[in-house]
Order: sequence, then structure tokens, then C-alpha cells
Amino acid sequence: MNATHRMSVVQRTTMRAVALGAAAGLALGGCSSEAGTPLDSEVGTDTEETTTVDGDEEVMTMPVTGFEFGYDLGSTEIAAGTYTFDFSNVGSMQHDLRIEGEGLDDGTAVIGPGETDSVTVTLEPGTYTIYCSVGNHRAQGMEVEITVS
Ligand SMILES: [Cu+2]
Repeated sequence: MNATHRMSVVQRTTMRAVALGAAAGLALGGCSSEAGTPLDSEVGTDTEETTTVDGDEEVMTMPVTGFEFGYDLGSTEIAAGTYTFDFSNVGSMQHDLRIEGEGLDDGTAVIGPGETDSVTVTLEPGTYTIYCSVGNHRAQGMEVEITVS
């Protein structure tokens, strides 16, 4: 009886060691920067959780300039997510940046030449329109359609 019990303890210990070794191997293969801490099998789990949280809270920045009469922005085809539109008025009249679509209707303040303002919005896949609400600027060209996928 005693001998059997001792044997099973040894077996469990051996299996645990093998499992830890396999986990360490996976961690090393997945990310070489973890090489300094291969013994901690929970490092991989913690890293994964942190990445998920970062993904949910990530805010991307989209610089946009406005002028008479139009907008310059980095891309009109972007991935869904949360964006801060950093709007700079580089023209000589007052402008704003409105963004509308998919139930969203938000925007910056109307700002004067040389001023900046920003608006942070969460964009779902769909089509949105950026436009200026001042005077007839939208009709004169301050209108850009962006596609979110
Ligand atoms: Cu304008």
C-alpha cells in the first residue's frame, strides 16, 4: 500500500514537471521576449488578458486638417474602433468637423483659423460622412465620406 502511494506521488510530480516544461516551451516559442521568465507558467495568461483589455480600450488618432473648402485626412477607409479626430483649422475662416452616420452624430466645436479641437467617437462598420456645418461649406466641398469595416 505504502509503496503504491509513493509511486503515484512520483508519477504526479513527473507529469506536472512535463506539463510545466511544455508550457514554458510554448511561451518561448510564442514570444522570445519571455525568455527571461520561462518558469512562470502564468505569464502567458496574464499577457493575454492584458492584450484583450488594451484592445478594448485602444483609441486611435486621426489627424484631420480643414480649409476652404475641404478636409485632408490620412485615410477614408479605416477599421472599426474608437478614434480621436484631431481637427486643425488651417484655413482662414471658421470651420468644424462633424461626423455623421450609422446613428452617430457628433463633432468638434466651430473653431477659428489656426485653432484645434478634437472629438472621440466609436465607429462601427458602415459609412460615415465628415462635414463642416458652417455656412454652405459642406456644399462647397467640406464633405468626405469614410468607409469603416
Ligand atoms: Cu467650414
